[in-house]
Amino acid sequence: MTYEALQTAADHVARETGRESHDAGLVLGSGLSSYATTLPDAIELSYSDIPGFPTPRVEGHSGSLVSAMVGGHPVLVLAGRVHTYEGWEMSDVVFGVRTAAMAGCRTVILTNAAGGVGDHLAPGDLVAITDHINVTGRNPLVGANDSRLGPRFPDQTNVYSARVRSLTAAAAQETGVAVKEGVYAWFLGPTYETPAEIRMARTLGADLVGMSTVPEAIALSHMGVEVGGISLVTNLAAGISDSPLSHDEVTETAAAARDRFTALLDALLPTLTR
Ligand code: 8IG
Repeated sequence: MTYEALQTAADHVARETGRESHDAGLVLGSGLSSYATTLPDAIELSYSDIPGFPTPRVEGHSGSLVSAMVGGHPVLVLAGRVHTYEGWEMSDVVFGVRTAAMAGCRTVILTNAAGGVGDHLAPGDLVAITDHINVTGRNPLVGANDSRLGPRFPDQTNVYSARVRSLTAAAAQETGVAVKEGVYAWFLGPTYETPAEIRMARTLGADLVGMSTVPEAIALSHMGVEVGGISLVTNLAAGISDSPLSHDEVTETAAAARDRFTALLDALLPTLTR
């Protein structure tokens, strides 16, 4: 069922954009969704018009898929995502990225806003994800495996592509936008963590904590897609600083960092398909 639903969605995207295949994908996290329509030759489809696509319930933005031409190649941008903490099924959480893979994307960059745990991180930092820790006990691959998508027991040794990381470092060099590296721990949310949970995450080796990205990275790596992850640190995680966490702090930091983030993406995207 899922496979046919994904094929239907990918066929819809090809037909409505007039672009038979897309080479790379980009998922935009909180506060970044307006980036999509700044890209050349952007064609925007509302999630609500794409068969099978879940429609975000929060953020006052119902989500859109944008097809653009970057460096002469068609690129798919998912502006807006649905989260597990909203109550969505895992199959819905990963439906968009699986559609991107079905539409031809061989490389997908996942972006997010996250809390900073590592001593080397401060609000405003951009961080290339090197690996993840799944502390939710959830996994989008639970259930019968469809071998047309990928293997039953996928290797997770290199979920975050070294090639994409070096292209990200090159884009950082070129633009003068600093990019650090770190390990991302997926917490279910919607609460932020307690200070004790953040001490746990730090002990486990996490540099970043967040509520997204990992299910998408798992589903994409299952399908053999090369994954890149970039986090924007919008707050220090609980107990790292004395101040309580607020969603306002998150949105203010995201807004202040937007120009650096988009400069980095503008430099990185054309290199993905070269
Ligand atoms: I933005 O501190 C953002 N997202 N789990 N913890 C978790 N998710 C986040 C945080 C945070 N900040």
